[in-house]
Amino acid sequence: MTDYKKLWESMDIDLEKHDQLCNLLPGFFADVYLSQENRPEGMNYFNLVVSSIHGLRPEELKRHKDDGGKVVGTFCVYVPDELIVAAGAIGIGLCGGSQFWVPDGEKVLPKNTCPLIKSFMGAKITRTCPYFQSCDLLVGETTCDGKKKAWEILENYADIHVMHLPQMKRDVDIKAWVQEIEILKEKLEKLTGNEITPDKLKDAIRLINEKRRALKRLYELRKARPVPISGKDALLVSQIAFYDDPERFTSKVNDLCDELEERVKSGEGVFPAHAKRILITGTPMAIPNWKLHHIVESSGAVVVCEETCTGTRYFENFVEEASNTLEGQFRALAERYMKTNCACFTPNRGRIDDIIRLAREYEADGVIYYNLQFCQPYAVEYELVRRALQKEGIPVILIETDYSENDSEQVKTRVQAFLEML
Ligand code: BJ8
Repeated sequence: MTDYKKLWESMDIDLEKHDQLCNLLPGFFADVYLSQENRPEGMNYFNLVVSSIHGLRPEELKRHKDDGGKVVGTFCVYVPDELIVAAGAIGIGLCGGSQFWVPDGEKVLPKNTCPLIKSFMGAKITRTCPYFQSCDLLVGETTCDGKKKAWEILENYADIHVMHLPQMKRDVDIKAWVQEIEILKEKLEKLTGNEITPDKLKDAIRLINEKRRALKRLYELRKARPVPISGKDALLVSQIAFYDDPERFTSKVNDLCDELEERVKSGEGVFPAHAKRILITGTPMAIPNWKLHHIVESSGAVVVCEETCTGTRYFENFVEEASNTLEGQFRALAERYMKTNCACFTPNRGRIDDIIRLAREYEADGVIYYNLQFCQPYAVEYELVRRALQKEGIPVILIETDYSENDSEQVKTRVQAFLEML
C-alpha cells in the first residue's frame, strides 16, 4: 500500500487525527459496499478511488499545484465548474458527508445546523481533509442561511469568494447570475493568471456536458427492470463525480454503462424484478453518506433514482454549446444553472414536477423524501411535495436524519413499514 504520509505533511494535515479518520473508512466501505453481490466489474475503478480517497486524487492535485496550477473548492451545484476548468484550475466539490467531522464543526457552529455544513466546517478546521487543504480558493454561494453564514466563519481559515445566487427565476435573476459568473471569471483569472477565452470556455463546456451525458446514461439504465446496478453503487458514482478528473471519470462511467447495457439486454439484475423501486428526493448525500441507501437496499428494495444534487440535479440539463463569445457563453451557463430546482428558491414548483416525472419514468413504487436534520428549505418544501404526490397516488414518506448511526434502527423500522405498505 502506498504511503502518502509525506504528501499529507506537505498539505499541513493533522496526521494523528487524520489517521483516526482513515481507520474508519475501509471497514465501513466493506460493510456497505463490498458486501453486495453481483456488482458490475465497472465498479472496480470507483472502489479503487474510494479505497484511496485521501491518496490518489490528492496526489494529482499536488502535482497540478507543483506545476503552478490552482485548485478551487465548491459546495453547490449552482457554481459553474466550466469556468474553473476554463481557467486551467481543478474544481473539487467539498460538501462534507462524514459524521467524523461533525463534533468539530459544532465547536464553531450551533448544534442545530445541518450536518452537511457542520461536517465541511469540521473538515476544514481540523485540517484532516486533503481536498480542503489543497484548495487555493473556496467558492461559496448564498443558498440556505446556514451556508450563507458559515462562509463568514470559514473565511477565518481559507480564502473564500461568495457568489450571490438569486432565489427566484425571473429573467432579471438570470441576468443577475450572468453578472455573478462574470465576477467569478475575473476572480479565477486573477487567481490562476490565465485568461478565460471563448475557446477555452467552449472546450470546458463540452467537457462538463460529456460528464453530464455519461451520468444521464447511467441513470437511464436504472430504469430497467430488473435494475442492473444497485442504488448504492450509482450513488457512489455520483459522489465521485464531484472530485475526480472529469475526462477520466466520464470514460469510466461510459465503460460501466457499456457493461450495464449488456446486463439489461440479457435481463441480468442486482435485485429481483419484483423488488420495490424507490425514488429518493431531497437534500444531497455527500460521500461517505450512504446511510439511507444502505437501509433501503438491505431491506430488500432498490433505489432507482435520486432527485437530489448528488443525483439528477447534478447532470440534468446541458449547457448550450453553440455560442463563440463569452457573452453568449455566460448567458448559456446562467440559463442552464438556473434550471436547477433547489428548495432555496421560491417558488420551486419545477422540483415537484421533476419528482412526479421521475417517479413515473423510473416506475417508482414509492418516494422517500430525505431531509438532512435542520435543513429548513427542504423541510418546509415537504408539505407541497406530499400534497402533489398524494394527488398523483404516489406514496411518500419523510425521513429526517443526520450522519450518525444513533437513529439507524428507528429509520430502518420506518422504512421497512413504508416498504410493506407499497
Ligand atoms: S442546489 S441542495 S447543493 S444549496 S447546506 S440547503 S442540506 S441546510 S446543500 Fe444544496 Fe446547492 Fe441547493 Fe443543491 Fe439544506 Fe444543509 Fe443548506 Fe444544503
